[in-house]
Formats: sequence, structure tokens, C-alpha cells
Amino acid sequence: MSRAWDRTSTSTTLRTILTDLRIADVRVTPIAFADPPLLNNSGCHQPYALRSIIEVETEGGIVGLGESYGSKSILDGLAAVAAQCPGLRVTDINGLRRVAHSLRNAGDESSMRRIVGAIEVAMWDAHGKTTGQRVCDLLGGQVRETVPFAAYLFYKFAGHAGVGAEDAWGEVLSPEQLVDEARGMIEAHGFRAIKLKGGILEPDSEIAGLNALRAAFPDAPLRIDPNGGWSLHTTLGLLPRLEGLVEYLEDPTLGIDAMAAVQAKTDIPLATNMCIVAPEHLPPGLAQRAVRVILSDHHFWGGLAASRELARICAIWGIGLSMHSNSHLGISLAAMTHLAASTPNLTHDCDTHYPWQTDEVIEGGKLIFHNGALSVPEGPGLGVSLDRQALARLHHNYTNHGYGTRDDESEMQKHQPNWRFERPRY
Ligand code: GKR
Ligand code: MG
Repeated sequence: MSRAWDRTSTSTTLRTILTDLRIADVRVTPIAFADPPLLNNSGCHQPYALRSIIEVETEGGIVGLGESYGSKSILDGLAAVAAQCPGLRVTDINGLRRVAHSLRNAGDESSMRRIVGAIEVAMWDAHGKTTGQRVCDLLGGQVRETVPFAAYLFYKFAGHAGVGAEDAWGEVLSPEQLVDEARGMIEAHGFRAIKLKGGILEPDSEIAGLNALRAAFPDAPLRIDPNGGWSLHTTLGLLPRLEGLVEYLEDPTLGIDAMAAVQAKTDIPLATNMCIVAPEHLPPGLAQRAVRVILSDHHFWGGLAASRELARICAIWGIGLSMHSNSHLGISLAAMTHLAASTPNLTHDCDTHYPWQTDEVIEGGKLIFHNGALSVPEGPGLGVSLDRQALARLHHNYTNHGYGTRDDESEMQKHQPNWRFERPRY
């Protein structure tokens, strides 16, 4: 049994920790980092991807980190919510949701979920750093040693418009170039599964690309994601050529009704990060059996706690779970890894754009994949810390390049002036 002075000092420490867990300040720094000319159904990636770095500082001086979208509308909403956070405990996720809800003029429901998600991750990190616990332990405990990620292939131009030089990956528009891209990515990171961003070229060319990948990597689970770029009619016509070729077909066509019509006609599991992206989409999506896999994303589902809730719903309904990605740096990757490491029913390797990014904002440089997987970063919280010089440099990019929102269509028009965004395109 402990002596009285032990108990006193323990309760004093606990009291100090609980006081320290209150939020003193929330800082949001917009950044822009280099991004290659990757193609998707909406156009081409701009030379810089926009992002925000969130710092939640506690009264005890601990700083928790988050990373999220960097478009102007999200930054405005983040600023409004951040200003109301001081005084909340970093454990009070419901309090954060309440604050966001009371500021409905700071954004619509879906922006609010993005804003809550951004600040919430930094709260988990501050909680973990204050109490010496890893975020995956706070989320329920680690259930897997490492988190597997997929090679995320993109068709791409050789370089950005107006820039003479090719980037390190060069042009990727043919099946042969696609296989080279996959080889480079797999040799560098050891990925097992391969995802192809589709909906760009004629479907025949993209299926030729998939067949070339199958021939070069006979054991790799393959996926294609046309981002709703195919009509229902086109998708139904392509099914026989995709059966036996892909582990899942992600958002071939738009909307719950059309996805359900496709799923009813095929054994290929359909997956989505487009038609079920909010709690209100779950009842109709599940009732209509529109998909068999949901790609969660803590950035738009409202944070890590909300993503764990989504995972539970998927487990109950027998729906597979994968993870979606946008261009991002190491704080997001660390958060995705903690979330996936503590999610029992992750059924597919997670997406990540990370290998496309050369910049970094965390100390120690890029996180390293081994055999296509990441270990949970060591240390309390997310296990990563901010490189302040890098933050200043990336913030300087943001203030200097001049665009406040992502615009893939205009970027594409610099390469092909007559190109117009259309969905479905085929
Ligand atoms: O970064 O070009 C891209 C992707 O198309 C991204 O915007 C999508 O959100 O990767 C994403 C997806 O799976 O749909
Ligand atoms: Mg997708």
C-alpha cells in the first residue's frame, strides 16, 4: 500500500496534468508544398498543394499537431472555431463539436466536419503528449504492428506547364510508362496493392494499363478509381473486363443510386469516398447496398473519433474498410497510421499520396515505409514534431504563390486549352 505522501504527490501530479490539459491557444498556419502534375478526372494538380498545419497549445505549454486542407474557406472556418477553443480540455471532443456547431455561419456541415477533424487530431496529440500515451492507445489500443499502404499510381505530364524540365517521374500516359511508375514506387517503398487513378483517358486505355500492371505484378491486388468519370451505362459495359482483374472498383460512377445499380450487377466489390462521405449517406447507401467498401478519411469524416465510429458501423454492417488520401505531409500520415493501427476491421491497404511529396514539415524528414507498411511513429501523441524552419519555408510558399484554392481544371487548361471539366466524361 502506498504511503500518504505518495498519494498526495500522485494526486498533485494528476491535478497538474488535468489543468495542463486545457487549451490555451490554437494556431493555424497555411502552407503550400511542391506537387507533381498528377492527372485526375477534374484536371491536373497545380505546382503547389495547399494545406494547413494546426497547433493546439495547452496551458502547460504542450503543443499538439494536426494537418488538414488549406483552401480559403476551410482556413476561414478554422480561424473562427480556433478562436473559441481556449478553455476547452483537449479531451473534450464533444466540446469542440459543440463550439463548431454554435458557429454554423463559419461553414456548412461538411466544412464543419473538416474543421473539427483538423483541430481534433491536434487535441489527441496534445492529450497523448501531456499524459505520455500514444494516440493509437488513446483510440482503443494498437491492433496491428504495421499499417499497410498501397502504391497510388497517377497518369501524369512530364512536368508542370511552362516549366522546361521533366520531374523525376517523367510522363506517364501509356501502359508501359504506368508499369515503370509502379515499378519505381514499389522498389522504393515495397507496396503490395496498386491503385490507379482513372477517369482520365478513354476507358479502353485505362483497362490496357490495368492489364499491363497485372502482367508485370501478377500477385498485386489492383484497384481503379475513375472518380465518377464513367456513366452508369459505360460502367455496366466495362464490368466483364474488370471481373477477376481488380480487388475493388472505386467510384466508377456518381451517386448512391447508380452505384447500387452497378453493385447489383457484379461481384466486384464497389468502394467509395464519393457517394458515402457523411453520416447522412450511410442509411441510404447501406439500405441500397451501393458499396462493399468505404474509404474512411479522418480529414472529412470529422476526426479520429468519428472515423473509429465509422469503422464500427462498417464492422456491424459487414462493409469493408479502406482509407482515402489527398496530397499530404507527415502529420496527416502519422494520424492515418495511428487510426489504422487501432482499427480492428481495416480490410484493405490504405491509400496515400505521400510518395509524391518531396517536402516535409516534421522533424527528421520523411517517414519511411518498410515493405509497403509504416510502423506507428515512436513517442507519445502522434510521435511526430514540427520542423519550424520547414513550416516557415512552406508558409512562405503559401503567401508567395498567390492561389487560395485548389483548381485542377485551370491547371489542365495550361496544358490543353480546350479541356473542360466533365463528369461523367465517358
Ligand atoms: O489527388 O487527384 C487527386 C485525387 O483524385 C484526389 O483528389 C481524390 O480525392 O485520391 C482521391 C480519391 O481517391 O478519390
Ligand atoms: Mg477515390
